[in-house]
Amino acid sequence: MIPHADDSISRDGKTLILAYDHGIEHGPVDFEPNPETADPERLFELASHEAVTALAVQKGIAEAYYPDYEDEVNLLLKLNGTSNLWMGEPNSAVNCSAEYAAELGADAIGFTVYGGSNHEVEMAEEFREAQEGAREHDMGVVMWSYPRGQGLRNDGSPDVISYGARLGLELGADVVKVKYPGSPEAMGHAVEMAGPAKVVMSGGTMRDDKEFLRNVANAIDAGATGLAVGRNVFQRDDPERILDALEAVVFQEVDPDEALAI
Ligand code: FBP
Repeated sequence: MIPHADDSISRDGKTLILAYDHGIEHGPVDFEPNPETADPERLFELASHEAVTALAVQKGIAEAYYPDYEDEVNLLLKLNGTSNLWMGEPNSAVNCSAEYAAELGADAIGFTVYGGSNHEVEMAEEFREAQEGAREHDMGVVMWSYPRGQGLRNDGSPDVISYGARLGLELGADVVKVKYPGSPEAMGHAVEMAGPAKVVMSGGTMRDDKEFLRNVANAIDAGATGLAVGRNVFQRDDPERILDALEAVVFQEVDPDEALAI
């Protein structure tokens, strides 16, 4: 078996990816709850928090800011992305090569695959090129595995999420990022289907502190290695406070209620 290449974006076997590709995926509206987060510099500061094991950004942000943070932040470079202005069947433009990611100093690459989309075939082929390029440069491979498209009636169902986790294993991801399927049992099944690939939970839209941390703790109890989170950190008034709590829940397995009291 090829050894996992994701150690550089994990700590003690756990992963907390701070996702910051929202500027392309959703647009400036995601920065409105906390306007200072429109400035990528603020996210690089947050990614310097001890809880964060990697920051996921697109090429343009890496080029402009990463040189100043390469000692403090592990770079997870997203190689594809699509804006919300696109209205077609789910697809994602490849905007960076694995070779260029390595040149920019990336520790890992990130790639979205929309299984079930009418574009699944070309996305899987594009993923192949990215995955093999990452292997050549010893970079980890994180798949945003989000089955969706007109053929899928419920893209949040446990079966679909387990299928997404399995796609990550089959296509050669080290880490598969899936939406939380709603229960620890369903998450456990997704983890089982991913085999040796590690599963991280996607953060999703803003939830209250307790509910969010409880989902994270449940996912970890079910075998997930951590999470990849954007809005549930940077849209809060005090992102450092939730990162402190995540440090306790993810790395020290502290109960969520206690973590909030720390
Ligand atoms: P959140 O934690 O904010 O949900 O971010 C995770 C993420 O995968 C981002 O990397 C990405 O921008 C976004 O969700 C895409 O979400 P969707 O495609 O469901 O709108």
